[in-house]
Amino acid sequence: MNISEKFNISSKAKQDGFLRMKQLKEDSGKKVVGIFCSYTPIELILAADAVPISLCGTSEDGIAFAERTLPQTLCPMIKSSYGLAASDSCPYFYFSDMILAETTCDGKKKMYEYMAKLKPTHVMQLPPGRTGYKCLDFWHGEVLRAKEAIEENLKVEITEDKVREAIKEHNNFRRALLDFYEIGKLNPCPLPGYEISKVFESTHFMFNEEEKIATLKNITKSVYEEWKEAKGENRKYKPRILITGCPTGGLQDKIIKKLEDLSVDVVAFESCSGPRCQELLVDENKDPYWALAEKYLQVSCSVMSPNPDRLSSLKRMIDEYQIDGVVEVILHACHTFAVEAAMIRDFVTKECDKPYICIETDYSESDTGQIKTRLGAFKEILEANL
Ligand code: BJ8
Repeated sequence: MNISEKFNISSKAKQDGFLRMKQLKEDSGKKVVGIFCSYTPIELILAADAVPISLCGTSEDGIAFAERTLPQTLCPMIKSSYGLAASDSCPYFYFSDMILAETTCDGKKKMYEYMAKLKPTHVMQLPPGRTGYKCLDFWHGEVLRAKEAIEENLKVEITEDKVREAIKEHNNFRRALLDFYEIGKLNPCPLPGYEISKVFESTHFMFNEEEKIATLKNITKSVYEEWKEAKGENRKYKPRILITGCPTGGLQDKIIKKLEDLSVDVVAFESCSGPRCQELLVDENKDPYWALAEKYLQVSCSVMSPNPDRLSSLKRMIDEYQIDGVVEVILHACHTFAVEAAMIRDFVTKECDKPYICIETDYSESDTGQIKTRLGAFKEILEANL
């Protein structure tokens, strides 16, 4: 029995959560805040006793509808997110009382202007870099403005004590998630990367922090126990892959599964689907709004310029997870990740001396065969390098 079956982690966690969210709203009157990005300070939503829900589109659904308004040549995640909302096909958008958005890439921030016509939408203005004049001061102001917007839209009061409490609670979630990701460091890795990504995804659709933490802890414990019992002999060694680039939420079957079908292990994610955004905890001893501002400004996404932390994070992960090769995944029309790709390729191949491949794709099936062929050729390179 695999981990998903054992812990009832459905491969359709998103669909399965619809009913639970409906009940949550009807039974307890919980408020729901739709979010899209790792820069969003979730603790403010938890401090308002509301539920954060990811509204990122991760399939082709909604894209055709979105293209009535948005350009075809836009990132599929942006089109899918907007199309599902605008066509009234996303129950989570329907249940959301407000949207807490952010100005990350150009496509997303302009899309929010349309989204704001559908639902109360507050957009946090993210500085384009971390090191410019008063960036942190500015972002701290945006954290305070977001707090006020949540209070106004949800008709609640967010006290400093509640924010402190939410910071502690969410730090505990981060710790549990980081411990779970450590499984990827075991060699051979006892858990396929497909399962790792499904477990991570399922936490987006658990609406209670304690439930998320308990589930992650139980899974981690169970994997280690089995691993110890089998003395690592329950899995044989396969080339170990790190995925970097855009979030892979909509590409699990198209890329992660395809890699694993080729008998390689996806063991690490240097992206918003991995530990990158969790590694730095929010300081529990500082002014909570400054602590949130400091933490979230450190997310090393390509929308930041410059973005050197992504390179140091890659190097550390390649070493710690004993990586044999890096697969970069870029969603069509994601300019920031596409521009960084040459830098990442040179860093991985020259500084880290590892094979690298870049796959640019979308959520459609049209390039599945081509991707399979390219990944097959990449595996041969990996084996030749072992
Ligand atoms: S912190 S990765 S969640 S911005 S893939 S919509 S950047 S064009 S998803 Fe992201 Fe926040 Fe960064 Fe993470 Fe734009 Fe690129 Fe599309 Fe993207």
